[in-house]
Amino acid sequence: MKTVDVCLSPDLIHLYDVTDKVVVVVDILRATSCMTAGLASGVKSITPFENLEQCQRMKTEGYLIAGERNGEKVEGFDLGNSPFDYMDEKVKGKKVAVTTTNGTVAIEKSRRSIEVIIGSFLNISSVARYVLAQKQNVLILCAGWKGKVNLEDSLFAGALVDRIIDQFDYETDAPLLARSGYLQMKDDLLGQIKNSSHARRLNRLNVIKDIEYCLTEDVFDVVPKLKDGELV
Ligand code: 3SL
Repeated sequence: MKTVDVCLSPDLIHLYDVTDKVVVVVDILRATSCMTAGLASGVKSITPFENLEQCQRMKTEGYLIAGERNGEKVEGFDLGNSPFDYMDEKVKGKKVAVTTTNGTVAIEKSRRSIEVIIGSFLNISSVARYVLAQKQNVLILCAGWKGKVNLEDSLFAGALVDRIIDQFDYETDAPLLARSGYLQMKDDLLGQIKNSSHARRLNRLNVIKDIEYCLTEDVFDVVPKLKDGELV
């Protein structure tokens, strides 16, 4: 039987052998929610960068550049890190290069896996169906916040584990922990996540609309995948 595991922070990824796993990268607020919404709404591709200057240089190659640092749009960039930016008409059919504080870092650290896919509440059932069909070991990698654990990514991990656990074995207790948190909080996800450290951090940016949207389940039937360095 294949296994499912949860890595609660990119700083813990060295403890896992990703080479025999499909990695589901998750940054609910807001990077992977943006990627899901954008690719489902007609963005041609999204190329993730850890480094801001490398991302910025893609402008000269005709990309729209997107990014945030500490939640705020990077000055001079075309898009910030709101899912609504990614669903705008002006982004349809375009290639986007993106850098974010945590989400693109988590993608970078997963590159040696069998496949990197993007998970969010917006596409959770599609992701569950996809990983069930792959018949590979699965690692859910939470982007967290600057190496630390966060609530929203951990709850997503629990929600995904809850949907697939019947078909997988587990070797650590992280999937059980995440699932138990999700089952306790699932009836009031928004209420719980409004109190999370990152939601409080984002409050000063007045993006409650983004938070509500990012917690909506199954808006899109897409599974973004990293192919040759770009998400499609
Ligand atoms: O860290 C990230 O990758 C971002 O998603 C953070 S924020 O929601 O834009 O603040």
